[in-house]
Amino acid sequence: MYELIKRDGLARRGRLHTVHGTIETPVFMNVGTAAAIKGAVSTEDLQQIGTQVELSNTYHLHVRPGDEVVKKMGGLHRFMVWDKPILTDSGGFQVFSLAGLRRIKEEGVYFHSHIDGRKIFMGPEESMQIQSNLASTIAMAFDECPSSVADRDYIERSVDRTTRWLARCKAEMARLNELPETINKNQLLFGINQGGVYEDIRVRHAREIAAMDLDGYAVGGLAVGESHEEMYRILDAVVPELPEDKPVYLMGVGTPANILEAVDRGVDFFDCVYPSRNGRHGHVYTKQGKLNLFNAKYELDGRPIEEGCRCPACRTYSRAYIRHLLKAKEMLGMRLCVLHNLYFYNHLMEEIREAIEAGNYKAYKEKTLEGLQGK
Ligand code: PRF
Ligand code: ZN
Repeated sequence: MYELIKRDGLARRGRLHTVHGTIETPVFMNVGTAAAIKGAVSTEDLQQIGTQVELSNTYHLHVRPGDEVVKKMGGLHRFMVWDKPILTDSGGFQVFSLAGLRRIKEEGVYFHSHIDGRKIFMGPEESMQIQSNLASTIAMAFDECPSSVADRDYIERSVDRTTRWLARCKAEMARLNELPETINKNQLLFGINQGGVYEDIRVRHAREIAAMDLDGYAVGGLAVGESHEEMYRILDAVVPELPEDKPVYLMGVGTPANILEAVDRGVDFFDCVYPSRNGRHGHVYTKQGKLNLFNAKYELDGRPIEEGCRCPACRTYSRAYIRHLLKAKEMLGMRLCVLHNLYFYNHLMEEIREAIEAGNYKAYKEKTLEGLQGK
C-alpha cells in the first residue's frame, strides 16, 4: 500500500508498506544483479550505508544458481540474508541487453544464456514463476525494452505486445500468490510503461496500464541512448497519466542530476549501476562533482573522499590511502569507493525526502545541481 505523505510541486514524499517493511520514498534501490552488490559489499555493509531496497535480476538468478536452488534455500531473503524489501527485475531488459541471438514471439523470447550458451525461453508466465520462486517483495512485469533506434512502427507493435504480456503477468501472479507452496503470497507486481521517445505512444500505453490496477508503475525504455532532455520530456508527459495512489519507478536512472530532475517530475523509485560501477573504477561522488582517485593530485591528500561524509570509507581513510589501494589493485580500494558511492546516493535520497517534507525541494534541487556541476 502506497501512502502519500507530502507533495512539493510534483515531487512526492511517500511510503510503500510491504510485508518486508516500509520503504520511504523517494528511494534509490541498490543494485545486486546476481544477489550480490559488486565490489565485495556484504548485506551487513548495506545496512550500514542506509540501503532500503536491494534489487536483483530474474534472468541472472535463473541462469545461476537457478531459481529452484534459491527457492529450496527459502527464497532470496534467506539466501542472501537480507530481511528488508527486494525488487526483482523481470528479465525483459537483461534478455535484450545481454543475451546473444534472440527471437521475440508473441509467447515470449527465445535466447541463449550469456554464461553457457544454452537455449532458454522466457515469457510472462516464466518470468512470474521465477520471481515467485525468488520470493522478492516486488516483481516487475515482463516487458520488451526496444532499442533506442527502433522505428515508430516497431515501437507501436512492441508496446501492444508488452500490454498483452502485462495482462498475462497479472493473471499468472494472481495464480501463483494463491498456491500453498508460494513463499511470498503477498508479492507485488509493477507494470512497465514503454513507447520509446514517442509521447503519444507513451501516453496511450500509460493510460492502458493505469487501468489495470497494478501495485506500482515503472517507466522503462529510458536512459537507453536518448538525450537527458528527451528523457525529461517523456517523464513530463507520462507521470501525470499514472495513478496518483501508486508509486512511480524510473528504471535504470541515473546520475544524481537525473534523479534530482526526475523527483521534480513525480518519480519515487530509482535504481542504477553507476555508483557501484564508478566506485569499482575509483570514481567517487561528492557534492562538488566526481573525483577520479587515480589522479596524481591525490597522492598526498590526507582528506577523506568527502569532508563530513559518515560512510565507512570517509570515517576512517584518506584519499591518499584509497588511491594507493586502487593502484595496487587491492580489493579494499574498490570496496571502499563502492561503499562511499552507495552511501552518497542513499544520503542524497534522504536529503531529497527532507527537502520535500520541508517544502523547499526546488531550492534544494537548484543548489545541489549547481554544486554537482562544479567539477
Ligand atoms: N525494462 C526492464 N528493466 C529495465 C528497463 C526496461 O525498460 C530499463 C531501461 N532503462 C532498465 N531496466 N524490465
Ligand atoms: Zn564517504
